[in-house]
Amino acid sequence: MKIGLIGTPKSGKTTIFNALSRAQAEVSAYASVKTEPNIAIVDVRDERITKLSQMYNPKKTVYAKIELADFVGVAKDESKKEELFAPDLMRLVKTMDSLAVVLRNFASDAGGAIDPAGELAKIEEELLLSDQIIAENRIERIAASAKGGKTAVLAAEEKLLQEILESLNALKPIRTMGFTADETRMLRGFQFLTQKPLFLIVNSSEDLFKKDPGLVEKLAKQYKAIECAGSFEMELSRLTDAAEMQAFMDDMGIKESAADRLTLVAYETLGYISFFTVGEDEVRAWELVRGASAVDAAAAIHTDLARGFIRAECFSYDDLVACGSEKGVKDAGKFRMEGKEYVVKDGDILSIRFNV
Ligand SMILES: Nc1nc2c(ncn2[C@@H]2O[C@H](COP(=O)(O)OP(=O)(O)OP(=O)(O)O)[C@@H](O)[C@H]2O)c(=O)[nH]1
Ligand SMILES: [Mg+2]
Repeated sequence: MKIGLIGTPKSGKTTIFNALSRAQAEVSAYASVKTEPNIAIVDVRDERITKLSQMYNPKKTVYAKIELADFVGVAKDESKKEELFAPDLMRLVKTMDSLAVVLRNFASDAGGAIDPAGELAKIEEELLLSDQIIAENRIERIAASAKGGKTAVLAAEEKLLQEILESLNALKPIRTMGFTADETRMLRGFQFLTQKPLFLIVNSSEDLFKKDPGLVEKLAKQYKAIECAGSFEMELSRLTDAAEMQAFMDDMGIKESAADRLTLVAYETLGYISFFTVGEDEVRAWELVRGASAVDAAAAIHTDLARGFIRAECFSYDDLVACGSEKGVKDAGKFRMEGKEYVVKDGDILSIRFNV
């Protein structure tokens, strides 16, 4: 899963990025010269995988991964409205599965009032505008290319884009519209920004952290939101001593690191669940869209497994922990055989039987 950190300039995106990835990208109070994003691959530290790894003692333990991209701030340039991000940056933002908007809730050296809600409104406007331009351009191109009459496919696309444009003009993000399977397919190539799931990271200074619960609550009416103290979390992520880390966290009254909380929100926002595969060779977490079937899970592992799918042998992580062993699960009658249509649940441990 790819998450893009976006926000107004100097909202602390790189600070959050460093906190999440333990990277050491440069943060600065001054205008960046750098334009390419920072990229990091971060393990989803699911404690269930840690526990499974202790039980099975495999050669390899593989956590699910999140790819984080830290983009430079969206600076509104009135003179050339169509350039929210530089074009090459834009291409990358569009490939993200989800956008995390970092909102500044600390006094900035660069000045400017603290106004997270205002920043969010600004970013939403930018995203809407970007999609409007894409839709308008495509509609124009369809009109130009179809002077002699439109094919049914082009006509359908044009109609859909007109509806989208209407929604955008009414300041409604595309993700709030409902689409048929055909329409979804038609839209895939556009990679509209307001169609992407979005969540908020309120980046607070240490003294403002958790001081205004109403703020996050208000923002979270629209989107899922977490509050974190970016600079503090960045320092925390650099500690290597577990006891020291715990003392730091106790001090701030946080139970989980920003990375843990962000992962959770990202999974919820995207509607993802995890299933696991276990064995002597490997214990591994896989991500899956909520509602997906056993054969989808098989496909996530390998196309051969989906093609030759016979059945899924299945038990839940919770049952395994409760029963103490796979044998215990079987004795308790909690070991199941599931077919292609079975809807996989979060925490399922699967073994796919297949034949190709
Ligand atoms: N007090 C406080 N300062 C912060 C926090 N997060 C970032 N800063 C400061 O804000 C400034 C900008 O931080 P960056 O992380 O570089 O912000 P950015 O959003 O990546 O900036 P651009 O990429 O240039 O848009 C730096 O001086 C940081 O030290 C925070 O949580 N608290
Ligand atoms: Mg930055």
